[in-house]
Amino acid sequence: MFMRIDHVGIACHDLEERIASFERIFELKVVSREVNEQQGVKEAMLHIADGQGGGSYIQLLEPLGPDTPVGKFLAKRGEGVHHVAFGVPDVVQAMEKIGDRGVRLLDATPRHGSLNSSIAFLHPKDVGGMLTELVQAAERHPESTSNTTNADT
Ligand code: V0V
Ligand code: CO
Repeated sequence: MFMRIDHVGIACHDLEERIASFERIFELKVVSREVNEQQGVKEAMLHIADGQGGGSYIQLLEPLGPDTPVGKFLAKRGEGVHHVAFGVPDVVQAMEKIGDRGVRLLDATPRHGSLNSSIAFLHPKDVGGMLTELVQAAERHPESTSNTTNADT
């Protein structure tokens, strides 16, 4: 079901400060920045490598306010790892399978995620205390796939 770790989400108080420190320490590069009102975050993706079905990244997250998932997490636990996101080929299919196995889905339908992905969260209490995100990455190079033979067509 999982193709790769898409990203690890890190909660921080100051996004620009944390970006600068990760660029300096790990030599990572920011490939996108976005304000996601629905998720209550300002976030940045720092590219690590390309994997099956998409890339893998560190996602830095600054809350838009105290009454948001990341705002509440920071108040309770402080800065650190907030969630782990797994790349899946089909997010709706993964949600159905995992939901049928007794895990609470925090989203009834997929939401908009960074880099135009489709995302859905699983309740941390049902998966060993790890807030888990499912990510279906956007098609990255539509023009280059037009030359590729698709066995299904
Ligand atoms: C809360 N808990 C966590 C947690 N956040 N456990 C592990 N990791 C976390 N990040 C625990 C918390 O300690 C409580 O356990 C319990 O869950 C209930 O937490 P709460 O503080 O009462 O908060 P709630 O219930 O209001 O909300 C928690 C959940 C919420 C996980 C339901 O944060 C949520 O819906 N998250 C999904 C959306 C999200 O996180 N968006 C931001 C990332 P105890 O203390 O009772 O034992 S956006 C993103 O990743 C994007 C855009 C992207 O990738 O593209
Ligand atoms: Co995320």
